[in-house]
Amino acid sequence: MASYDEVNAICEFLRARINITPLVGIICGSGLGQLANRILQPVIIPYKEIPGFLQTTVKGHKGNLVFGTLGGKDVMVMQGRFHDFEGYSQQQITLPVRVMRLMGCEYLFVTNAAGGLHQNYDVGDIVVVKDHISMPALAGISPLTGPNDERFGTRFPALSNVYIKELRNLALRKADEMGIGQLMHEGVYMCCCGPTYETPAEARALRLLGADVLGMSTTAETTVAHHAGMRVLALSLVTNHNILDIDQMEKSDHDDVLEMSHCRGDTIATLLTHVLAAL
Ligand code: 6GU
Repeated sequence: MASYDEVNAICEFLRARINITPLVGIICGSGLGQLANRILQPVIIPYKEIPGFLQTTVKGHKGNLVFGTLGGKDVMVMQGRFHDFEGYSQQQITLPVRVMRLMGCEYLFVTNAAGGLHQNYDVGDIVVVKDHISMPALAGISPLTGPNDERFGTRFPALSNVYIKELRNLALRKADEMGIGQLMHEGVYMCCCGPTYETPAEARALRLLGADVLGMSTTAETTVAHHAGMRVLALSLVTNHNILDIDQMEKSDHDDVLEMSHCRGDTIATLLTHVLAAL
């Protein structure tokens, strides 16, 4: 895990390039980076120019930090996130969240592409995450493993109220006002690290455990944000159905995931812009 001083050094580098104090940090999921194109007076900083930052390796993830204004609020957007399956540790993939916090962000908004397990979810639906199950954390692989620096947060954080109810309600209300209420759900997101999609037997087992959607990201970032006192909103786009039946010929495929996320990317960007405007 990067030390407080190392995170601060990245912030110093960024502060020299921008003249805003971002209120909201936003992490865009697979194919959902369009939101960054709507930012006013954008300052785009490629990850590769930031000393001590990581690089994305996944198709559909660009690799820029974008600072500017969206919905009248100062924001800092990650166009492309980091995942365990790229070979990064949980500590590494959450470094940007700590950078966001020390840059001044009080909120973290996260989007992701996910497989739908709940029988009522259709491809293209949007799930407001109300709670999560982190398979890596339950297996002892937490982003908060290791020495705890109290300047970030407490040693034993409670995770009972990570996905703030007022933000969830605000997102649902704004979706209604946009006329997309029929696409919306509230559900439980489960992180399985990938890169494999789940076997049918795994998908059935995970459904029994209480997962509504499955993805390969998000829980590490939201855990670190909550630890640091940030208010979190997470949205999952259902890009495909999890395959529950071994005799089904269909299979999960990253290109299908990207196609659906491009389709809904603008809708999600509009929804988050309305939420930002109402903060
Ligand atoms: Cl089916 N599983 C996981 N773990 N992540 C996904 C997915 C499925 N579809 C999109 N992302």
